[in-house]
Amino acid sequence: MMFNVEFETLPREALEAIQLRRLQAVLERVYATVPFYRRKFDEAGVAPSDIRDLADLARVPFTTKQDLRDNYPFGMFAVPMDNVVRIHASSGTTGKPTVVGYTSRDIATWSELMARALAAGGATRGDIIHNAYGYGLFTGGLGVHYGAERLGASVIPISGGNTKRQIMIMADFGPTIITCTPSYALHLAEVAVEMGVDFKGLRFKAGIFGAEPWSEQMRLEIEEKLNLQAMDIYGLSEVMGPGVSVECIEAKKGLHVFEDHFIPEIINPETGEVLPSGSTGELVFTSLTKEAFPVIRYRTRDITSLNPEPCICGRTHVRMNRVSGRTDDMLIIRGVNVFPSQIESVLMEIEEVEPHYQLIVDREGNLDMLTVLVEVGEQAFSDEVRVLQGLEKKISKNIKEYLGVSVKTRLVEPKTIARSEGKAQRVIDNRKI
Ligand code: DLL
Repeated sequence: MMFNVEFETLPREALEAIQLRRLQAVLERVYATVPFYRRKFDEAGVAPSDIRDLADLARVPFTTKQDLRDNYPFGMFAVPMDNVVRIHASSGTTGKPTVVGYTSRDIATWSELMARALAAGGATRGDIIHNAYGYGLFTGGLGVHYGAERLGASVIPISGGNTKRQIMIMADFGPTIITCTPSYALHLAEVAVEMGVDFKGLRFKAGIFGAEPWSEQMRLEIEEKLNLQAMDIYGLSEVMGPGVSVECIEAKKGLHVFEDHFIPEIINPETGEVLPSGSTGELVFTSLTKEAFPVIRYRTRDITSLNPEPCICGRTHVRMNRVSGRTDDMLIIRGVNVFPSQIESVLMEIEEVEPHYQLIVDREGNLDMLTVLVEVGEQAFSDEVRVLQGLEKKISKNIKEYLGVSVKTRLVEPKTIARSEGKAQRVIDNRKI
């Protein structure tokens, strides 16, 4: 292997020694170069030199999305613009995007980590990677691209969209690995059927899917429809982009965090308290090696837990369980908390239902009402009204049983819910209009 995989199997003690050294260095660096961090640390009464072991990290203040917004666009950069060679931004559904920068060394680190991520997901230099993550300000396309080249694989920079053409290229070029969002994977599968192309006749062996939450049931659906092994990849622009953590093809159970570059913590989102190992809470990251845009205790708002158990693949890096959602996507329906991905897992258990759904939240009087729109196959949709109503009832009942929330279910015709080429929009919240 051409890259530093040995960092992935370090004994914990050696890994922590590297982390501590890198942590101390990055704290010194941001204190010296980013006025925001200097002010925050001073206010909290901590100096970089106070951090003598990894547990001391808990004394350092958090950084939030709002802090990044307040310093829009380049105020958090820790190097002069002369040294910044790339700029990306998060999609920013509301208001301004979050802007991030990279030095050429950052790009090299990111490429290396993405090469490691693709390798963990089963890619080798002999593979052809069909990269259908969007290219542009979004980090997915270029992140995978540079990683694929670093690995020495052949990358098809197809980006998202123009779906029919993608299917033709898949059939003609014979790619063996696909990278895109899980929702776009399903859309590709659907269009392939329409075009008479059978994924079983294609050469794919693995897909590395991420950028949005997806349930275990969705994994099975994708594996079946695309005839490949599906791995989860996680990341966020603020911390780097894709390749912060990834599932290994050996276990497919939780995503190894590249701990030689990032320290993950789980906190109680309400109190900010660091939670004991194994607890579920908000994921927080500190970047250890980034130059242009280091983040210190960045609150991701993503909900998960960490699993320190050894993995059969031999990597010693901690695994994060799959992200169930973000704190800001959590729906509170009559006092019950629910994530779209939890509804998804109930829906996917029902045979007649297709993996396309949308959640509509309305307020009726003082009560929040959740309506689940879900597609059924052509076959089921041609059934009598009575049969369809029975199915609607069954779905609402299952959701109530598993998640404790009362919802209305509405079955809709095949292919009526908007398909996504990137991140799917699962929730339409009419309360915010
Ligand atoms: O989505 C980076 C990425 C690109 C990851 C390609 C994986 C593959 P952002 O656009 O900044 O960056 O969005 C980051 O997306 O905080 C999560 O809420 C969500 N997210 C990303 N990956 C996953 C995943 C990219 N595997 C935000 N599971 C994050 C669940 C995910 N949520």
